[in-house]
Amino acid sequence: MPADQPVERDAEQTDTPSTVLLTGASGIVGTLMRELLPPHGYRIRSLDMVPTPGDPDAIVADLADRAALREAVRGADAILHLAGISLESSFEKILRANIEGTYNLYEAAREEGVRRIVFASSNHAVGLTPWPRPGDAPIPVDIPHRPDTFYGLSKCFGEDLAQLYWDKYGLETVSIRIGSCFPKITSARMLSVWLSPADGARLFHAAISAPDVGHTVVYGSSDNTRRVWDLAPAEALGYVSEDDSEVFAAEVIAAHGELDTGKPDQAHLGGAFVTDPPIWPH
Ligand code: 15L
Repeated sequence: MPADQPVERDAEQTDTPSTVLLTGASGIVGTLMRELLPPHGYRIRSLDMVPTPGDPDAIVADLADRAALREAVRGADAILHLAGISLESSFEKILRANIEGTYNLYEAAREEGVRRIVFASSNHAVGLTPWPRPGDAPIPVDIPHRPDTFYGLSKCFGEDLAQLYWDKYGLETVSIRIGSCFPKITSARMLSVWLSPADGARLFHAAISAPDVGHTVVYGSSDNTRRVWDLAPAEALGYVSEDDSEVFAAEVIAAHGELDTGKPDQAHLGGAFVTDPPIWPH
């Protein structure tokens, strides 16, 4: 949608913020959200370190560039922060892109008075939590951080940074521990932690538009028959999942087999991220 066209909004969405700065706009989830969020009533301002295909107005900037970030966040009603390295990498690269980059973005948002950030945290912040046994209750959000990688550690940092900026500066955040937000399911683990792209947009919309969130941490998955996480905190924001991975279960299990928690790359929430080195693809 061209940036200068008025956005059509649902009747009940008149209070939703109109301009959302989307960092990581060219990534997998960013690309999906550029298409799926505008129907929820948002005007997307894209930012990425590489040009965003199909969006000539997209801002090309590195998260290390504080001046560019200040300009990018100016006037935004909310920020959806997806940018950064999304898999395990060297500590030095994670430090620069995810830790310093997220800090730079929060500083820019604070300086420019942006009210809310939706932070793409990850299940890998708690990835070394053992996979629940059959019959166990869904895993709550208030379990201790157990990062499975430097990547997961950067997500723990982001959640704590969000808490600091809420407590100290009143900058709100919803930290979403996203599962696997991909169009296609490629493992038995994903049947549990899948966040369909359409549910992803519903969850981001709820996180952007819910009133008075302070700093709220939620899990991000669809309401999968095999889900392992408590979705109540996300639902309290107004999220209603409409998808369930079970429709793909027979096909996925025929191709990849059932989950085997006796295997090191399937024994924990973080799947193959927990092995050293991680086993790809997972
Ligand atoms: C993540 O946090 C990654 O960014 C994504 O690429 C997936 O690997 C996902 O977790 C997952 O756990 O499946």
